[in-house]
Amino acid sequence: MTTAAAIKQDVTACILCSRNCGLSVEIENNQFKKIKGDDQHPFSQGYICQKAARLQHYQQHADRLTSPLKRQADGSYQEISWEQAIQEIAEQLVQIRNTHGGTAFASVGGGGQGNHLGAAYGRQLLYAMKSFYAYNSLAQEKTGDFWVNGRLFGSQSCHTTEDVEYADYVLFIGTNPFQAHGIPNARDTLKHIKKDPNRTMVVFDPRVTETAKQADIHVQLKPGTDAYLMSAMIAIMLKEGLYDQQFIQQHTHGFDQVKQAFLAVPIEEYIQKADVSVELIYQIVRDFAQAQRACVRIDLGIQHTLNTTLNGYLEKLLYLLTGNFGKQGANNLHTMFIPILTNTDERNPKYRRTVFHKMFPISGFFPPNILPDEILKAGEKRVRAVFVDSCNPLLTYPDTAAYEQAFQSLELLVVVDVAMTETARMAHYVLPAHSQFEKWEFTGFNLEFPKNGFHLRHPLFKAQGNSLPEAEIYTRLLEAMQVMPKQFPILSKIAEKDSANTAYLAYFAALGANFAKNKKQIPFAASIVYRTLGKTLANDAASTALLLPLCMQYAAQHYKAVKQAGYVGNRLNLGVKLFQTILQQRSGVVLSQHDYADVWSLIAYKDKKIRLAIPEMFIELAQLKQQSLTLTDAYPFILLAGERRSYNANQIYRDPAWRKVDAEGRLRMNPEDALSFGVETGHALQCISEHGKIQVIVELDEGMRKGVVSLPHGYGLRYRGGEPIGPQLNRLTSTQHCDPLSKTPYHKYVPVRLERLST
Ligand SMILES: Nc1nc2c(c(=O)[nH]1)N[C@H]1C(S)=C(S)[C@@H](COP(=O)(O)OP(=O)(O)OC[C@H]3O[C@@H](n4cnc5c(=O)[nH]c(N)nc54)[C@H](O)[C@@H]3O)O[C@H]1N2
Ligand SMILES: Nc1nc2c(c(=O)[nH]1)N[C@H]1C(S)=C(S)[C@@H](COP(=O)(O)OP(=O)(O)OC[C@H]3O[C@@H](n4cnc5c(=O)[nH]c(N)nc54)[C@H](O)[C@@H]3O)O[C@H]1N2
Ligand code: SF4
Ligand SMILES: [Mo]
Repeated sequence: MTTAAAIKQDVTACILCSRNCGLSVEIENNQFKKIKGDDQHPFSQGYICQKAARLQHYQQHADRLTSPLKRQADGSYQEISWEQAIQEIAEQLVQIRNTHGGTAFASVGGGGQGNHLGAAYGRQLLYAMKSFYAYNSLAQEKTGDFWVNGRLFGSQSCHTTEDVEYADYVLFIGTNPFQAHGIPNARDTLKHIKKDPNRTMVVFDPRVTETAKQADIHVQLKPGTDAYLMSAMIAIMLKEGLYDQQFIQQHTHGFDQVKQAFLAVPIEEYIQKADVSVELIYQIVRDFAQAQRACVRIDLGIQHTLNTTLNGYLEKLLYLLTGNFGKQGANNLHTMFIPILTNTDERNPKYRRTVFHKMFPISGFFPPNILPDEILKAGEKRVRAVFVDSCNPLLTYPDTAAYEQAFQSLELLVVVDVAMTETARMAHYVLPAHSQFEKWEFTGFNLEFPKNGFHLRHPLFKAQGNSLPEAEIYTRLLEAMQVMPKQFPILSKIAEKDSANTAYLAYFAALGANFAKNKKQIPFAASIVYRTLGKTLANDAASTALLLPLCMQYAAQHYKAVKQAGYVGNRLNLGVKLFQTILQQRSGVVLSQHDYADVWSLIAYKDKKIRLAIPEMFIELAQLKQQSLTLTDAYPFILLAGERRSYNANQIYRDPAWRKVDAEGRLRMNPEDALSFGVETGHALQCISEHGKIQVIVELDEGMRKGVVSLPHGYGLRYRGGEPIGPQLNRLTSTQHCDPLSKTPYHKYVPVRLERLST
């Protein structure tokens, strides 16, 4: 007789997009049996989309890594022990650092849609290598936006959010939240706006998206013309006096310069460049400006296209000039519990530039577009060793061929991942991490205001194979590189005696004393706290110990708001209370409850005023006049390379069986365009750019503009090392085709031609 395996109920969060919705799960035989929304999650409150239910395909599949691997001379991989892997990698890193200095090392990635805990440990390797090159996916989409925030609000770590749920008038510009989410409980939120006759939703998108179908107004502009359209909208605002004079006077500097720069915008000519109705745009501007509560939500549609950084400036001016900031239903700043963004203003010479491109970091990150050149063309000072973690740049960064060539030339490439990715297949060493459901995890995507939250996820499963959590991998590496000792007997002893009741005062005093004596250890604080205080936490929660100092800092900085969220404590112990609650509340916590007026305290400028005038942006604005949008006969189509669909989720699912539809990741095109090639849905075409060529399967779509085609992001993986499944769309993109300031790629503006397959 067989006995039924015990079924365990637990909670966790989805790891597929930045919303990280709470999940309530049933586990049997160390596998997910059932996955649904967690009603107890303070933010998602039971909401999920169709992608989360398939998470067993992430947890278990044929490409999961189970042992450290070392590449052999013939290109095959041999399993090796952790001791050997750590020792050999540490020796090579030290040798490269000692011979070539800090510019020889770069880290790539460090955290995905669901995992940021490991990044706190991985970042220390940069310090151990005396390097400052943190390349990251965020720097191929959001750094233009962060740069603008730096100028407007005084720090690149000032980040904005949008109160879509409470807005009367919402502009969605270049985003498809129905599929991509990015706003709270997206589909429900969209439905509510649609049903309410007093609320208006406007979508700016060249495609008839699922979101556009729900909208009151769809502005189906030509791709790449947002800067024209938004600057015309701002010019209308200024010309018609549709701005909030009182707000501008009270909270901003630089309005007169803005006025002067935008009054030169030829309104009708610019709207016509976008190929949309002039009257409609006038109406939208008037209604937006006059709405009680209005906000703007943007995403890759303006961040992966021409004029990325300028677009970020323009969309922010739309809400700032109309006073839709610092109130309910508007755009706001928010607090950041996990400090993912830092302020690295390029005007400060302290932030070193790269050797070849002389590129500066934005928010601490360098853009993927320049890395192949920094490896191949930077001479003696080139990047020679790369650590890739939680990232698959071979498929997701621009110009796959350039990355293949650059990575092949490295002296050392190490990949830390849960799966044998395309990038891992090029590495000298591959290090297997616990999956996100086998270890403690969290993200720093708590980007809400006025109520902000945090979800610390507990391990659900026994780890597979001989993998380790990142905290352990990086700490062992630092120890082997001898940048930190293996033992801290005094600290460990004090940590054992200290407790929540003592507010860990003795421990932090001893830690401070240790750092005062050993300054060189300061950059490795995360691993030192992990090895000492971490060991005293129940349930093997050592890797979460670094949250305690973050809680103390957050509670000190936002004391009133943390108390308003219901925590009881005083200046000494409120942070400890927060930490304890975070450890206990498996469904996540509310961290802080601010008042809308607190937004002003989050501005980094001392006088708490916004600097509206950004000279670099005025120059880009003026240059729009000369920008050419004409396509050549050789490449007459615009490819939107990277659409979010119902069955793509970055590179997180590798097993193609997770998809219920769209197995091939089809190229969407207008039926009239298809007619000229004599193709129908299901037929194949070649898609050719200046940089590469891939075969695609066509899907006719009335919602596409003529001359515009679209391919999905997140395909092209070689499951079990087989042929690529779906488009490897970064074979078509280029490292040079990017924003002049932030160097973020123009993925949604790739000139291509289509050809029938030769038979
Ligand atoms: N299903 C699914 N959801 C995801 C992801 C996923 O892989 N799959 N990835 C997550 C990640 S990492 C991110 S960054 C977000 C991205 O989320 P989004 O940016 O919302 O998603 P996209 O589909 O890339 O692009 C949004 C829209 O921009 C439009 N667009 C293209 N060119 C232009 C243009 O020139 N102007 C304007 N105004 N619009 C244009 C496209 O037609 C598209 O509908 O999604 C997240 N959510
Ligand atoms: N052409 C084009 N290119 C694009 C885009 C586009 O729209 N068009 N979108 C871009 C965008 S917005 C983004 S965000 C990027 C996303 O692309 P990437 O930054 O490459 O990230 P993911 O696809 O999320 O890949 C995450 C990796 O992390 C691994 N992983 C999962 N869990 C863990 C873990 O616990 N530990 C470790 N160490 N690894 C783990 C997964 O196996 C996977 O290999 O792609 C970008 N590339
Ligand atoms: S993919 Fe995003 S919206 Fe969908 S369940 Fe996961 S976290 Fe929530
Ligand atoms: Mo992204």
